[in-house]
Amino acid sequence: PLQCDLTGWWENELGSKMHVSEVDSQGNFSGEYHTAVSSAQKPIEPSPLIGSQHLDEDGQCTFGFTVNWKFSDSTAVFTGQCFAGEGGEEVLQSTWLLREKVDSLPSDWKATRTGHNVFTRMG
Ligand code: B9F
Repeated sequence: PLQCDLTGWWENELGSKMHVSEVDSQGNFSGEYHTAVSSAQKPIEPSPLIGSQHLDEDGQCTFGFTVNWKFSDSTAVFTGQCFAGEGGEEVLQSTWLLREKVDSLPSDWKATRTGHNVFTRMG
């Protein structure tokens, strides 16, 4: 569609799934992130996300959201943009930063990972 409403279920190339429950009139949203991968000691749990998107009507909105991992002391932020794929399907291109908790200032240098995820709508 020539719009980008992030509401609904999305899956990335790792198999992680996220559900955006509702986007309000300001573009603010919340939802849940189900990561398919983790190297935490504890079992994976669905974790809350909160974010915002632009409400441009050209289908190419930018967005950002934060995930507060419930099973670890770490935090991830994602930022990205919606596009229409070859077949007109919605594609979210995103870049993430994952902040791991470290025990001291001298360890700060190694606390952040980054990467790229591509999401498509499920169902
Ligand atoms: O595995 C991560 C973690 C943080 C501190 C101990 C374990 C938590 C899950 C992150 C999931 C990431 C990927 N999933 C996805 O869909 S968020 C970005 C990727 N996209 C050890 C220290 C830091 C990481 C591993 Fe840990």
